[in-house]
Amino acid sequence: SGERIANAVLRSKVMSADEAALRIRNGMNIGMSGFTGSGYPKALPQALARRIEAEHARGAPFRVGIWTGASTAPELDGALARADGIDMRLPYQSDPTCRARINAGEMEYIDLHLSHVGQFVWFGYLGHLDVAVIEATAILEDGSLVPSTSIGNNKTWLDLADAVIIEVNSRQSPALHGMHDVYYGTALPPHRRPIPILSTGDRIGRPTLACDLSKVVAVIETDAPDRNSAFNPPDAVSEAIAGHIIEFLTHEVSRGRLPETLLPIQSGVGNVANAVLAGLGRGGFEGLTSYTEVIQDGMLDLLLSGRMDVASATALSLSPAGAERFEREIETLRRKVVLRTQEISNHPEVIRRLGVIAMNGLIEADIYGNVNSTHVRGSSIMNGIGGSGDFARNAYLSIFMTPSTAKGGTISAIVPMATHVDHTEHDVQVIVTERGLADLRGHSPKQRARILIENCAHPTFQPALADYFERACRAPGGRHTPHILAEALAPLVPRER
Ligand code: 0RQ
Repeated sequence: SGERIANAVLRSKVMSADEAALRIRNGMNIGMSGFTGSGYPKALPQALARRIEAEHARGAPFRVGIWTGASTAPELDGALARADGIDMRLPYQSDPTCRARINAGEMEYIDLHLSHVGQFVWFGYLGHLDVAVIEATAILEDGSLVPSTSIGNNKTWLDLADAVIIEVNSRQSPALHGMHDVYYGTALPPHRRPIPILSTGDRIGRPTLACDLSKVVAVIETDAPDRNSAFNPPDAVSEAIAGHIIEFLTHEVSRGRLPETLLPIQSGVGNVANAVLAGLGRGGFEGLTSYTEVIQDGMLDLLLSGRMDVASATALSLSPAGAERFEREIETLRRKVVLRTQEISNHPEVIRRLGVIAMNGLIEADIYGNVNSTHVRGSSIMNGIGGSGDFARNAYLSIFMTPSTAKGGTISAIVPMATHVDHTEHDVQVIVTERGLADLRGHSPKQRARILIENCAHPTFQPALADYFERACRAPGGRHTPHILAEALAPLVPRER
């Protein structure tokens, strides 16, 4: 034990997770590492959950604020939510127990653009950060940390927290050292300078996280894998969506609006996104690049087949097979992958400069192109906006994709009026379902409605949508974005097949 802790001061601070959890008190705000199931602390959160349960059992209050990079895993969000130990969660979650508590009104949740989180904490908008709990691959002799499979907000947490707890996870590959690029050039307004990334692979920082040794109160040794969920093999719906996108991109190249190597791709996680990446591999594209949040299996295929030259992200998000492959090929991948802090991976300035092609999922889109990514029926949170807003608003090309129906065909993804809006009509250029693609660019609201209903809605919902739109166009009220407000939010009834 201790081989991965080259700094003697920090070696002397090794203790168990249960001992370290005693450092945390009721009401504290804790910044934890972790992004899409990668690089989150594996031991401290569960020890903290046990401590909270014990305190609750003797009638003492104990709840904390949990701030992360993005979603984590059952050992973090799940364990703390089950213990009813989270008072405030931010900025993104996808855990079923968390979601249930938030929607039951038992837990507060702030859903933030992922690029905003670091600066909001620096600006002082979110309150004081008491403790940072950070997973590292190793601690170097000078006390700096080799990050693990995600960086997220770790730099901000380490810089701002009063106390630091480090988990050194010997399961993470030592060869990750050198893959990260931690940028220390950010400043607060009015002292900001341009971020000098001119192409996706540019390295502008250092490979490790700086850590003030005097703040470290505990070091915990762990040996546990990231939570990696497997992808379903692409189904017919995902394949169809991917097919429409590939055809569209090919068309854009032929019109001279995209170079043959495309522009840096951002792709969300999930089956559809994975199918699109697989489709890009088959579509004959070469020299691809990616400026994105997470590297998933489909992107690994592109990198290793030589179709993609370089990928920039803040985290890996791989299946168990993908994670194994990543380790096997890490020497090749080290030259092609850059992991950054999430304020930089999702930075509006860089996304705009590079001209990213953004591809994200949606829950519902209305006939005018407003997109809801986060809420079911306007009031229940699903996951959160994540990075979709960072990318969609600033992209060169902003694509949203979804099956045309949800819940076994009973719910239409295209609706008269979105019950919640994350991406306004101004941030949405293309919507794709398995039925087809709607290129909304250069069209007025009424023109967009016709294209969306015709190209993207499922046939069982098309008559109801067309009927609503035609009646809205004749109804009293403005003729720019016609609506019948009294019925705009009523669930659509599918036509019998
Ligand atoms: O729930 O499995 O319980 O049935 O929503 O839907 O169709 O499996 O699609 O996994 O791509 O998720 C928007 C949620 C789509 C996701 C969203 C239900 C549906 C299912 C999932 P069940 P699908 P996906 C970069 C960008 C925000 C964050 C983001 C998301 C579940 O893409 O969280 O974009 N996006 N980050 O049944 C009721 C509807 C519904 C519905 C879907 N209209 N009504 N339920 N569902 N539509 C991310 C990174 O790079 C990390």
